[in-house]
Amino acid sequence: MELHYSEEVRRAKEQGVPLVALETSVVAQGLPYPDNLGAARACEEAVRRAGAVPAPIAVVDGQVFIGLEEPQMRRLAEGKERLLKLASRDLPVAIAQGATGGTTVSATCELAAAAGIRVFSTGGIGGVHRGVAEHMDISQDLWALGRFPVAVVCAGAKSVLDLPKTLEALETAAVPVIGVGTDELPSFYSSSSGLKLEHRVDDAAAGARILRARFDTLGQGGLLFTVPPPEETSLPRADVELHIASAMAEADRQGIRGKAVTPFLLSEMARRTSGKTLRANLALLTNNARFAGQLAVAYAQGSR
Ligand code: PSU
Ligand code: MN
Repeated sequence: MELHYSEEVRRAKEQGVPLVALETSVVAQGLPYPDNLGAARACEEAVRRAGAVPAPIAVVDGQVFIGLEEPQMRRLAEGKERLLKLASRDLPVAIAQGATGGTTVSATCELAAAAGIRVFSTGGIGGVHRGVAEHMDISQDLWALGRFPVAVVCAGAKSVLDLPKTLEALETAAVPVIGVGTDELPSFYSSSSGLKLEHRVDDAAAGARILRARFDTLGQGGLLFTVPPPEETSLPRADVELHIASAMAEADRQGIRGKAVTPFLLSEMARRTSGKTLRANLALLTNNARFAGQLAVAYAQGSR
């Protein structure tokens, strides 16, 4: 695969500095401008402070970029042109047609793996949507996690999903789910979900040992680290539930379906909580990027 690198990523590869992939659908579709640009910069900074180098991934004019220069990130954030939401299955069409778009968790896992990057930070993964028996909406993020050897750091699955079914689907995809300093699956805006996790680590070094076993010893696919969102901005689960129910009803009324559902619900939730979910989203993104940076550094140290 022909990959294009930013200057910073190219240098990091030369010098053997560990990389952390970042998704860009959160920039192009998930967050409003200019918060999206601020969030992207804050995540990149958090990765650097941990001693790794950030590699935001996107398709720009039909070319795959591992690491984006400032004007490219700005294009994705400003949204003055048509920007696609690129999951794995959209990549061939986007490349063939010279399109530009942000990559979701599935596409970012795929492209990170192609670039040899083993750690990737995001906000929340996609999963099994509520009402799945009616519409069969299950994110290809789950498929990608099972397939590509990348450790995905997140704050759990998006709270708008059916979390128990998402956990079951992760089991079916043979994806380990590991709580970071917690025994419970976080639910994105809240640190609790009521769902117990089987596995836990308390620091990046312990996480890195699992990466070595999964990638280097066993040669298996991806895995998920779930980090509770920062206390200061997290929201009570019951409040979030109320807003989700009404946001979902609104999506239904407006006939929103498929890949438009997630961006719609995220912006509805922000509107209904006068920005509280937005603040929580920004804080957890940076928090995840920090842990991902530490994980990449710990993994690189052990592999040397
Ligand atoms: N969670 C967020 N913001 C986002 C997403 C998830 O808080 O923007 C994006 C991620 O890129 C994820 C995608 O991979 O939504 C899942 O979309 P879908 O449900 O259509 O598979
Ligand atoms: Mn979907």
